[in-house]
Amino acid sequence: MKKILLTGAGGNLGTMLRQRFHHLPCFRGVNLKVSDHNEFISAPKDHEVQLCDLANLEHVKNLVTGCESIIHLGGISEEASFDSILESNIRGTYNIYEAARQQGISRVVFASSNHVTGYHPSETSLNANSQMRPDSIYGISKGFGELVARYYYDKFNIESACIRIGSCFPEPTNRRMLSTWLSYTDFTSLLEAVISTKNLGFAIVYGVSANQDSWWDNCLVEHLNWKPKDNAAVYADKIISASGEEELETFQGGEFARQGHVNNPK
Ligand code: NAI
Ligand code: 15L
Repeated sequence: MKKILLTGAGGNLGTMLRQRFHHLPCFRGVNLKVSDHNEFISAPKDHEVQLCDLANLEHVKNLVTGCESIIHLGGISEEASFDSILESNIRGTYNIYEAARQQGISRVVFASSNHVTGYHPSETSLNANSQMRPDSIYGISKGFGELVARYYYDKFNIESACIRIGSCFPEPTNRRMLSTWLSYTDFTSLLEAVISTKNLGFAIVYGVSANQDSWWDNCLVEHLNWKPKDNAAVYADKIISASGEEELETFQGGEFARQGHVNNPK
């Protein structure tokens, strides 16, 4: 039976995905192996659990054995010290690809981030070919992950979807998220699309719902046939009544671009 590995399974998106996984048509009959470095609760009993620090290549090789593809969500999901990002995101993502190569795994979905391009001005339209302009050490680590994915595709034919996730939360809660929001339903339909498509190749996809004010265009990955359905504009009135008319962020990365460098905060 087909087996998929989910890293970062104890985190926000991993928890959401574990709950929905077996209800998604594309994953019926597929085994899910779930992993994180921290203990996490309430894995359904039909999920195989294996704790693993992504920074340890030998452990990651053992973790991926027998899996057909990997949904790689594990890592630090915000700005942090270079040393911690080096271990969890940079070494961790390299280890996932190197282990995939050594164990013959042919497809990886990498949770990249909009912060790879966070220093582009707001309202600038971007697509998969737009220049990387990371807004943080965190954003740099996601750019590194995308390059690792590109390398392992060109050299070893390991297919990848690098999903530049916008803001994936139950609902948008501020003005920026009217552009960047990715609903849980659209995120899971995107995962189904990139796991089930016959020819994935190497794809960079902006993980964003069908928001009226989106800055991101997935015109270069139309072959994936992913059609997001939700629109953050539905929440606009609620956001305005909660926090008033907010000013537009100067840069797409919002707070990540505004904050000082991690070793030299403003
Ligand atoms: P999260 O922080 O809730 O979950 C990440 C998980 O990775 C945590 O459970 C953590 O324990 C685990 N992890 C960290 N370092 C690890 C290591 N060395 N070994 C094993 N596991 C490790 O983040 P969330 O929101 O669930 O996001 C999942 C992924 O999607 C992250 O990679 C994040 O960078 C990315 N992403 C999320 C966005 C969002 O809006 N939620 C936006 C853009 C990217
Ligand atoms: C991310 O990359 C973070 O993981 C998430 O917590 C949010 O900050 C998101 O970007 C965002 O840009 O809203």
